[in-house]
Amino acid sequence: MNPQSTRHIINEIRGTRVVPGVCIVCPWHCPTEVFVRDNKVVYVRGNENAPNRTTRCVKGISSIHLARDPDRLLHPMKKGKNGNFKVISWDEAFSFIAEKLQNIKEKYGPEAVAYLWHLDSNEMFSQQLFVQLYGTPNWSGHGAACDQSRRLAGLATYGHPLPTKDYENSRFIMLWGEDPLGPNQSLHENRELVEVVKRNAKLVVVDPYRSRTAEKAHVWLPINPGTDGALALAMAHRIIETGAHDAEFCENYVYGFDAFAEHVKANGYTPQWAEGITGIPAETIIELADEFARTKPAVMDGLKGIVNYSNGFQALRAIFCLNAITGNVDGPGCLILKEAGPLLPPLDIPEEEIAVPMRPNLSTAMGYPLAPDIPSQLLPKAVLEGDPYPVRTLFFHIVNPAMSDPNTGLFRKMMAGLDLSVTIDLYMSETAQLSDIVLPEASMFERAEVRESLWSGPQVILSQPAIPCMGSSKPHYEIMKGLAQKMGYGHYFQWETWEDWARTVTSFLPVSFEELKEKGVWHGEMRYRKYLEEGFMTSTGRVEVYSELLAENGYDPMPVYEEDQRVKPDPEYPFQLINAKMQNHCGTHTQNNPYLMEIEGENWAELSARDAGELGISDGDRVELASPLGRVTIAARVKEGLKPGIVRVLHGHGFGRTMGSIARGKGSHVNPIFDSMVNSVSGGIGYNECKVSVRKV
Ligand SMILES: Nc1nc2c(c(=O)[nH]1)N[C@H]1C(S)=C(S)[C@@H](COP(=O)(O)OP(=O)(O)OC[C@H]3O[C@@H](n4cnc5c(=O)[nH]c(N)nc54)[C@H](O)[C@@H]3O)O[C@H]1N2
Ligand SMILES: Nc1nc2c(c(=O)[nH]1)N[C@H]1C(S)=C(S)[C@@H](COP(=O)(O)OP(=O)(O)OC[C@H]3O[C@@H](n4cnc5c(=O)[nH]c(N)nc54)[C@H](O)[C@@H]3O)O[C@H]1N2
Ligand code: SF4
Ligand SMILES: [Mo]
Repeated sequence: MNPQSTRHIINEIRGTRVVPGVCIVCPWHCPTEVFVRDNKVVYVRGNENAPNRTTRCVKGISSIHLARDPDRLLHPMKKGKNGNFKVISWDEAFSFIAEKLQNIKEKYGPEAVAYLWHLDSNEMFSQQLFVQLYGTPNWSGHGAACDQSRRLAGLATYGHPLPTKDYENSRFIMLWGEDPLGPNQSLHENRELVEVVKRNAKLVVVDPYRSRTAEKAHVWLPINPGTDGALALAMAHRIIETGAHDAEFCENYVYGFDAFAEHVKANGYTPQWAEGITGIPAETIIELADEFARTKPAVMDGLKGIVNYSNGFQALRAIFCLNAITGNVDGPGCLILKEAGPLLPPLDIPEEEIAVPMRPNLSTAMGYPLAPDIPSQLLPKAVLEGDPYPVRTLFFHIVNPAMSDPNTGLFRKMMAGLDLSVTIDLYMSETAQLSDIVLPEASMFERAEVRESLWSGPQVILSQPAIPCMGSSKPHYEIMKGLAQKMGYGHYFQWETWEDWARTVTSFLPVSFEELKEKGVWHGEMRYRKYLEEGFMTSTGRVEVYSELLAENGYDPMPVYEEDQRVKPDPEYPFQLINAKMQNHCGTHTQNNPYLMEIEGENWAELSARDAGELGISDGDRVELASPLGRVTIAARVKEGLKPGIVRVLHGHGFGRTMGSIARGKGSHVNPIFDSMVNSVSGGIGYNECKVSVRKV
């Protein structure tokens, strides 16, 4: 036993046993320790063997409610002709689904079935069942709703979909449209951000709102919404014009630097040009560009406040190019090209048995060949109009698009137009309520998981069942196995216990399965500057400021500033509606948690003090937000640190209004008023491209 370990002390005091776990409440996937007594989860904390040590955020600590929530789904259900659900057996559910899948395959082809999952769920089994065996190419995460534009910008620039940041060693950190000290405040990495800023790093935050991170920053740039691309390109212009770029890095590792230099010059992306667009003075842009270029190591990155716009892909490309031309790539204190853990698929399917898709996947057929995930807001077109080809069946796993996608009205219409819809959830979620079949999954405390986290180095977490499954719920892998048996693929799903498949999946790790079980986590060495030996994963092996991938697919190979398509306020709808996350909730699935509801019982919309004054709105009033698509009512909060002309809505509530005894009637679901804005390259959703009017109700 590790002499530093405090697990046994807790066990002794509390009379518990500890089971290594993982938290999947938010995408960070912290490795955890679950303390169990009498088959009940009594306490959870971070895994002491992981970099985050024993710490977790309030959402993670409160997640124990999942293990005892009486509102959870307990049995499979089927919707009857009258629209009411009735309990059915697993056998009935599997037989019904398998038969429908067979009919759909015969009538429309396997691609008429799309299997959708939240971008963070553990989908090895569904991937092998639906893609490799059944034969649909339409198996996709929910990235279009999330970081799709960032992922594609990473792929186009570095050949890597998920760059992370090494705050600890950085001296200059510039964050665009992300708020790590807000929603993600307790992460290990973000605590490092606080420490390094106290120590000796400069922090610059670009955000139209004085966010929690902006409050801690040396410089806050309250930018006009949707204009970050102009600011980034103007910084590049200044850096190149003054020769402050890292010439040696550009010479050896950057592809297309000269063309990029010519591009920013020829387009006149000067600080003076950007001032008129962004509202940031040219002088400030010049100062920041100079400081960023001369301070090493430095890092800049962006997230939801950038990708939520139709020009967000280009803006992130420009931000990633700034890291590149200053040589701030994959070194200490820089943007890190995270290494994946060496995991194997759980099922051994012979090469010749793997299905070959007859049609391109939906992303390609829809005209988004580079979209990492299906542009989910275009699914209604495929279902209702057969465009680009018919989609007749949808599966939903750990995803609740009836709440999280834009244009809820259209989503509901789509659900009514399907031949079969299946939702696998912990709750009778809003998407489940619209489905034909609802399957109850066992929670993260009741099942095994092998997964990676977002820690910058390679890391694999082995989470183990800590308590029995609630009701007749099953882990996802058992659901896939039961379905596979009815579909005629049962011979590939041969395991007795979860250890059998978990052993296969982790067999390439340099630790024994027994050690992995004991510790719950393996992390490999954090290697910097991997490109020195391995190059970059782009087609040229270099960082591509001129992207061959984009050029080959008919897109602009260089980051450009796109202004025209963007939805902007007008006299009828004079406010730009932008989004942010709740600090103490995650997405639309924590609103039935009594502890979190105690802290943040509803979501709200923020208005600047000036606009609120003009509209006669005070803190706590209820307001109606109306867009061209519809109206919602929500609580108002008046904020000094918000740019006038903007309404900033906190996304998340509305979940469980009909089925949750704690969530019932609380908060406001705002997505019905967002239209389906699709990024023209990445296929990501532009949630912030929404104009609204506001009135007190
Ligand atoms: N507590 C909590 N944590 C979460 C989540 C949650 O729901 N709750 N969700 C998880 C998920 S799925 C994700 S993707 C991440 C998201 O993590 P973040 O992106 O860090 O979270 P947001 O709160 O959406 O921050 C976006 C910021 O962009 C700003 N913004 C809006 N428009 C613009 C603009 O035009 N330019 C700039 N520069 N800024 C702009 C907003 O004011 C806001 O402060 O968080 C994850 N963690
Ligand atoms: N207006 C607006 N909309 C947004 C955003 C925004 O900022 N503003 N943010 C977007 C972003 S960044 C994202 S990532 C998406 C997230 O949107 P989604 O991917 O839809 O995720 P959630 O809304 O969190 O819903 C998760 C669902 O999974 C279920 N669930 C939770 N744990 C488990 C489990 O262990 N097993 C199973 N089977 N089910 C489980 C929950 O009950 C819930 O129904 O939302 C997007 N939508
Ligand atoms: S940061 Fe996310 S994954 Fe980690 S404990 Fe909190 S909710 Fe769970
Ligand atoms: Mo997300």
